[in-house]
Amino acid sequence: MTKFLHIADIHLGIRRYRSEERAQDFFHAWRDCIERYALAEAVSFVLIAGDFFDARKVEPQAMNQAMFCLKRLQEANIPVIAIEGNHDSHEASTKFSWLRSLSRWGYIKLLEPVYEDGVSRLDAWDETKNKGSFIDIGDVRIFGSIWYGSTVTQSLTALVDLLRDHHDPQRFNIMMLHTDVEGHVNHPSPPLPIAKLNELKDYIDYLALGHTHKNFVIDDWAYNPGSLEACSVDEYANERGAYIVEVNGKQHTARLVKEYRQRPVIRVGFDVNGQATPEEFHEALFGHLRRELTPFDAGVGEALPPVIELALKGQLGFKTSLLELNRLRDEIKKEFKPLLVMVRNQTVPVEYAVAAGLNESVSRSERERRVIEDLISRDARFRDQPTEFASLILEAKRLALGEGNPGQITEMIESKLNSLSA
Ligand SMILES: [Mn+2]
Repeated sequence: MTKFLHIADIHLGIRRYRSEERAQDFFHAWRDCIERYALAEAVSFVLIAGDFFDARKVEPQAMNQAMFCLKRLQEANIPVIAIEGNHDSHEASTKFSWLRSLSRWGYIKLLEPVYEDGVSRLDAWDETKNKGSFIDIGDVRIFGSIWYGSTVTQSLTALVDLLRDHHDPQRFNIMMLHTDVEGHVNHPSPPLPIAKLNELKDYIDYLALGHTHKNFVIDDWAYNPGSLEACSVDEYANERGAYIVEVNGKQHTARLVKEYRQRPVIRVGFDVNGQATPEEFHEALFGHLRRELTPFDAGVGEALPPVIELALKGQLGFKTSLLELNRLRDEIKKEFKPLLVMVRNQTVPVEYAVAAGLNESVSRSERERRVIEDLISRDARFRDQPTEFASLILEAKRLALGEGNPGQITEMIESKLNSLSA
């Protein structure tokens, strides 16, 4: 039997909210996860499915944090198998990267296809050069890939062809891949379609995914643990963790574990509807917070001060600037003693009443279009054609944000205005 740990998106070196302690959280998550689930469990190897580091230019502190565990894993004879993610991929213009260096020095085994003279190939791991595209550990064969970005669908076709010749039917075959997958998307780049992903099923017994910072599983076959910690405020609500996987012949069981050190997050929502003045709002909000939250007490137990995430919702009865978000953050921090206070202002300003009526499933672009239409329909000059004028405005915006030069934009507006008045 082989047991291994599968993690992804550790993002060592990430900086957020000017908080040194929050930066340290990513190290503590990595360290505690390795101690509990790799060293204590005596796994055969650790997989890191991309984004070990938050940036390809690794800061000294982040390298120290990486080495702290890599050394201990090396002493325990637990190999670390890694692939590049979009955050720590090598630059196209150079053959050097910190992940490649760590691999050459023997601290990790970076697996990547070899690209030479316009052709991709898979090389077996070379123990003297410390490089290769796949490696055998016991009865398991592990394949690596690189960050393909928007070309992931085409690249996978070539990869499947190579796997046909290189997978080992006698072994349990693992493929590591850093990508979003259709239906589980976090990023703007196009995700990998499920049908394409499934082409790997002929040759791969366990697909070790990374990139999407939330946990998901497809068909008890493709596993994405999620990032170890929350990299942004949008990710606090996501489930995330690490997989401990046991392999028996061609069978496996995977268990999501998440009892390592993670910063606790308390999410509070508050509806601003009905508060006509900043004073009323302030009083109602703090009444609500005092019912929902207990001030953090450093003297009790081993708990960590949490991050408080406050989401303000509803339609605002006064000007947005009067919310005084900075002052609000300070007051909450003073009273409830968290590590950080994040305020998400999701209120709708008085002028944009229409957006308040749209539920959360309405996309951002659709929301934008409806707000613009609503504003246009209040203007006597344009109110007969709100849809047409909204498209014109959005088209002008699209050009302005993209390649369009002022001349082109003016021309487009003139020609549309002509056709609208015709
Ligand atoms: Mn990532």
